[in-house]
Parts: sequence; C-alpha cells; structure tokens
Amino acid sequence: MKILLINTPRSPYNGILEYASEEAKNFIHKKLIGPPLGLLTLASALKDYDVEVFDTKAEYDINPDAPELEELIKNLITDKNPDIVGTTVITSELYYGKQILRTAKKVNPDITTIIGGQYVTLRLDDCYDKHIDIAIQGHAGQKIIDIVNAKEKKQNFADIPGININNGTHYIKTKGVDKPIDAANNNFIMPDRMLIERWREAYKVKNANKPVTYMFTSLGCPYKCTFCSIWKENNESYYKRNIESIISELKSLDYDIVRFADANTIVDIEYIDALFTRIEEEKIKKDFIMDIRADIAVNNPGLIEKLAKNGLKVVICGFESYKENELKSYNKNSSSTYIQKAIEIFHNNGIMLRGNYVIPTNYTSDDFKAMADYAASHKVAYAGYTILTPMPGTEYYDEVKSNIIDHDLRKYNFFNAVLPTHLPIEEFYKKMSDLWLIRKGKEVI
Ligand code: B12
Repeated sequence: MKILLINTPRSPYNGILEYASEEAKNFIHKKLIGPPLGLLTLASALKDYDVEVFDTKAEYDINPDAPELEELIKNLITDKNPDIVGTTVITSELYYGKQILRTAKKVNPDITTIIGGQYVTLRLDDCYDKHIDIAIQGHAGQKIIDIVNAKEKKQNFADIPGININNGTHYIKTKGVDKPIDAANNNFIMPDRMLIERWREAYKVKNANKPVTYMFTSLGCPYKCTFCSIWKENNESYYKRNIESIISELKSLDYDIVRFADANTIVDIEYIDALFTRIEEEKIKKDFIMDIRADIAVNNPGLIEKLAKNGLKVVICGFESYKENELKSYNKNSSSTYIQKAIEIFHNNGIMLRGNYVIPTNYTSDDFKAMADYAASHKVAYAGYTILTPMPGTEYYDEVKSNIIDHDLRKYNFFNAVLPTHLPIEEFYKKMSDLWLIRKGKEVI
C-alpha cells in the first residue's frame, strides 16, 4: 500500500506586492518558509507503510522551472503510482488542494483521495469536491492509519468513526464513537523530517545560511482574537506539550534554527521558564524564533532575558494596532501602551523583533498617515503590515460576511483586500505597500 502526501503550493495572489514601488518590493513579505508539519506527522504515524511526502512549496522554491501544478502532479502520480493521496489545506490553498486531488483521481480513479488540515477542520462543506473521497477534520494521526488499513483489507471506510465520506453531493460524517485526540500529549507523534530532506536547501529564510524547521510546544490558544482562526480550530482550548517530549524532539533535530509553531509560545510563564531551564541544563544550542505578545514581554522581562541567553534570536509580535478601540474590537486583550516597552525589552536583549500590524480596509488617508507616523516612532527590525481579512471560520468573518466583495479564497492570505476599501483600491494597496518601508536598519530576515 503506497501513500503519497502532497503539500499544497502557495497562493500567488498578493495585492500589496502588485502595487508596490521597486523599493518597497524588497521588504514586502512574499513567502513563509517552513516544513509541512501536519503531513510529516501523518507520515510518521504511517511509518510501517510505504509513505512519501512531496512538498510543492519547496519544490517550486528550489526548482522554479518545475511544470505548473497540474502537470507536476500528473507526473508525480504517474511516477509514484500511489494507492492513497492526501493533501493539507489552509484557506488560501484550498483551491490548489482540490486541484491536486482532482489531478490524482484523473490519472488513476482507483486512488483514494483525502483532504485534511486547518481549513477542513474549520469549514468542511467548503472543501467538497467530487474528486475527493474523504475529508478529515482535526488531528488525524490515528484516522489515517485506520483508512490505510481499511483500504488494504478492502473494508468499508464508512465503518471508521469520525471521518467524512463523499456521497456524491456532499460529505457525510461516519457513525460511531469518535475518540478525542490529545495531539499535544498522549497522542503526540513526532514529525519525520527525514522525508523532506530532499528540499533541505529550500527551508532557508532570506539572509540565513542554515535551514529552519518548525516544532510546536503547544496547540491552540487561550486568547480569542476575532480575526484569528487558531482558537476556533482547536475547540477554543489550549494544550501544552510535556517538557521532556519537547527536549527530546529538540535533541533529535538536525536543524540549528528552530521556529516554534505556537500561536503564542509564552502563555504559561512557569512552564516556559521550566522548559528553558531544561534547555540550559541539556546544553541545547539552537537559534530560536517565537511568537510572543507585547504584554507578556513587558510583564516578564526576566523571562525574556533568560530565553535570550538560551538562544532566542527572533521574536514575532502581533502589535496589530496602535489604536485602543481597534485592539478592543479585535478582542486582543492588550493595550498599545505595551508596544514601546516591549520593543525596548526585546532590543535590550539583542533580539531581532518583527512587529506586525493589521490594517482594516476602511482606513482613510489620515489613518494611513497616523499609522505611518506611529510605526516610524516605534521602529523594529522588520515590521509587517497585512490586511485585516475575514478568514472564514473566524468571529470577524461572521461580523462582516455580508460586506465581502471578493469570495476567491486564494486571496485570503492577509495580502489582499476582500472587503470594500474606503480609498480607491490602487491607492489603498499603494499606501499599504509604502508602510513596509518603515523599519529599523536594512537587515531583514
Ligand atoms: C507551520 C505553519 C506554516 C508553514 C507550513 C505550512 C505548509 N503546509 O506548507 C509555512 C511556514 C509554509 C506556512 C505558511 C503560511 N501560513 Co501558516 N502556519 C503554520 C503554523 C505556525 C503551524 C501549523 C502546524 O504545523 N501545526 C501543527 C500540525 C501538527 O498541525 P496541522 O497542520 O493542523 O496538522 C494536523 C491536522 O490538521 C491534520 N491534517 C493536516 N493536514 C492533513 C492532511 C490530511 C490528508 C489529513 C487526513 C489530515 C491532515 O492532521 C495533522 C496532524 O495531526 C500555523 C499557526 C498555528 N499555530 O497553527 C500557521 C497558519 C496555519 N498559517 C497561516 C497562514 C495565513 C499562512 C500564510 C498564508 C501566511 C502568509 N501570509 O504568507 C503562509 C502560506 C504560504 C505563503 N504565502 O508563504 C494561518 C492560516 C489562517 C487561515 N485561516 O487560513 C495560520 C493558522 C496562522 C495564523 N495565525 O493565522 N505556515
């Protein structure tokens, strides 16, 4: 039984980049680089089978002349001849996930096609396509084994509880008791990064000469920001991993740069303190990148110092807005008064800071001017300015969905306006792209 897990390519839609000046283009974020952890986790669960992972994002990065997606997948399926093909989707990549599975099915109708990942968990019905046999919501390490076993023994997939089967017009949930999964602890599966070794060179971020990998210390998030889908995707819960499990994963990593894939790495202060005590004791030397909230940094400067001493090099901080009313409407549960103090704490510890702001589409010229003035007086190494986007499955989406003017999900990656803009659209994008010029120094990561 051969299983092929294919990572979706990036969506190329980027309105901010399209209207940017040549100078701004140097700084605008074009792509995030990192491994498909979800697929590597499933592949690990299937270690007793013949399983392969193909990362199309990385493939296009190291081989820009690779054929366009349909051709690439056609060749891949013909070459590998798998029995089962799975893909993973976030909102902006659903279109490509469907295209991958449709192509696989066209090459060989006997292939069982499976879709999973963040967007399936949030919006199952949107993920329907007549060429997709099974859709799985949530963490799927055990379910994927059940599916492979069923296919091998020619058993009915409908007997596997908690999966969704295509009935010709939509997905139907199978009957039976769907056991809860604790993907952070009891059911944690260590992703098998050897399966993407072929693309190692592709996982290098700009200006770094070593590849980066991701790993998580937690799943979910205790905060409930209206524009974020992470807490919705994780049943509004927050799960921490066992510290020794993190230590053993860190020790096993053949990567010097590790980006924590948590929504926020510091939530439980004592826990992260204990984790870094263990990292120090074990003399683990890595460069760490993590997401930390401004209020957490300001309230725990000693912890930031300890983390910096033990490898924390880059922090991504969601500033979101300098306006209290906007932060309140996003349910950020923080204040912009923390921004300046947080910048000082990170910079005093030699940490490179990337501060991210989200810009609503109703910004006027005055709002942009005020935003630019604020950002210019609170410079960080590399500020990011993305568009407040109603991701389906979020509270913000429910709030504004009747106003949405662009329903093409390929544009739902925070770089395109899908709600009406106050300014003419070209001017909005131009002003968005000009914001990216405001940063400290020339170094970007
Ligand atoms: C790692 C990561 C990435 C990686 C890898 C993604 C990939 N597949 O290539 C990289 C760095 C490439 C990436 C890129 C982007 N990302 Co990202 N990313 C993450 C992150 C930090 C962790 C996800 C993760 O690994 N979780 C752990 C694994 C184990 O869980 P999992 O992926 O959910 O997989 C499990 C289940 O979902 C399921 N499953 C998953 N796939 C499949 C497939 C099958 C067949 C089955 C059966 C089951 C299944 O089983 C898995 C194992 O249990 C999340 C934030 C977060 N904390 O969740 C954002 C996140 C998913 N990313 C997000 C975004 C927006 C992006 C970008 C668009 C950002 C940007 N504007 O550039 C880009 C897209 C590409 C680009 N333009 O560069 C958003 C998605 C929001 C949304 N609603 O769409 C998130 C939630 C961040 C956020 N704060 O909003 N990302």
